[in-house]
Amino acid sequence: MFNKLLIANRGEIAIRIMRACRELEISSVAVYSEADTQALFSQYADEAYLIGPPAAGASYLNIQKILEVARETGADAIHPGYGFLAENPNFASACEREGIKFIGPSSEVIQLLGDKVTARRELEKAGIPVVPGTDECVTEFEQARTMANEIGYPVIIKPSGGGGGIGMSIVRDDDELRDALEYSQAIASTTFGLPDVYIEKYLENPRHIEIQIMGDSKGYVIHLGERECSIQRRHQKLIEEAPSPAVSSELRKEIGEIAANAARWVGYEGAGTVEFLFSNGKFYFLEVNARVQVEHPATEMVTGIDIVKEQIRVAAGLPLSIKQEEVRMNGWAIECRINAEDPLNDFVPTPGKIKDYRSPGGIGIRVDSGVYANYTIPPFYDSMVSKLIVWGKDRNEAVSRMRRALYEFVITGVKNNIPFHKAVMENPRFIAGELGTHFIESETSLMDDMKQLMAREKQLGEKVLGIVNEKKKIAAIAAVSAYARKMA
Ligand code: MV4
Repeated sequence: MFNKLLIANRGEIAIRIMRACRELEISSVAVYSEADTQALFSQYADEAYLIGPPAAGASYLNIQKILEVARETGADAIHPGYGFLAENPNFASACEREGIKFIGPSSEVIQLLGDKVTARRELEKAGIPVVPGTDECVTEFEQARTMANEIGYPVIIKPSGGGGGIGMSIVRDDDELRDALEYSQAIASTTFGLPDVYIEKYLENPRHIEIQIMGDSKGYVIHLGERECSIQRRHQKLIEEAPSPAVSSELRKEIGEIAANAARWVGYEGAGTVEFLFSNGKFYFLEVNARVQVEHPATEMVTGIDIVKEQIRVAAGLPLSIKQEEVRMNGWAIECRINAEDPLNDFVPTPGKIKDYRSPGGIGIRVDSGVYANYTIPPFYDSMVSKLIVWGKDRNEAVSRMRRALYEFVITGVKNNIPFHKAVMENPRFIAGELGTHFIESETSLMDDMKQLMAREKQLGEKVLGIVNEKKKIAAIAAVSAYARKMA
């Protein structure tokens, strides 16, 4: 096992990884930017080193600087978390050259999966159902027109270097095709450095369902079932759950085995996610995320498996601690991403100083967070401050528990999306498990429901907070918000 692990990340995921290190008795090294001197993760680590200015390019993406800290501290492994360098094949290969274990798949596998056209073609060979579409890049308009007509409109043009929705365009007929192709190619060039795009059949309101997989260094691969991540806004996931209301145990076994086969086919080591669109009872492969994901705790809650510890184990050459037959799905988990953003102003980020902060507790609650009371959220990174994950014996219990926990969660000083989550937890279609990737736009009353809920809380809060003393403030805010719900 490793002696010392460097965490090349920040915020809640850095703490999540360090917690695994503590339990495994591995010492942890944090690297942080000038904007993160007061961050919780840089305090939690056994050792912490300043690596540069706030801009990620000069700090969290600075490969040479991070490797220098690893060398000087004698770290024998690096965990990249998610985002930043997590899926950068150059970083993985630089670690490999330095003799420092990169916790994740090999640089070759990251490279292969990062190119979406190659990944599609390769995994189709492994028997994965892919969305009908092109198996090579499209460059010319005439070529695109021929292919779009073969596939049949509507189609979607996607950058090969991307993922996550950037530069995608939906095309409904030949007339729209030329501009859409140029648009996607232009965004692909500027964002991913190459103009390569491909075309797929566009599915109208699919569910986004993904399978958690784990592979060890000997080629043994298991799956940990699915998560449903259909509730997203501008390609940002907001709510995830495990399992999916749309997946039976037979279907889980079938698609889980398909995802594990895909991972085996490419020689996948570590934790990863195989993403699918699910439409009319059929799964269509989208892409593989070659990292631990933000929403991994939902799977941890229903399987009892510590995914990060397993990542570290397999990186150290040990076998996975569970066999596929031993994986059991128990109950239901839901995760809400709590972001510092203004739900009344197009969800723009609201960095700044948190005044009061109290996270919920009690049975079935997990909070992964990197913030605390009086902490100032820097403006340089993403706006997620906490993940609230609940477990229940079934979906109904998980939804009730999430509602209860959201009403206990107190964050003042910065606007945040807790009211949005409260509104979703009251939404009849959400409660019925009727989800799709266009859920938020298609639930036309959702934003008004949220506004009403916020207005009620504000009105009651003004009445009550004027008469309570400082010590009672947090309790009063929580009580007011819970009372406001009962009055609805
Ligand atoms: C699709 C799709 C429909 N059909 N692919 C968006 C994020 C990325 N992971 C994949 N995405 C999609 N891919 C096919 N073949 C629908 C989405 C999608 C979407 C696309 C454009 C604009 C908004 C969207 C919101 C959710 C999902």
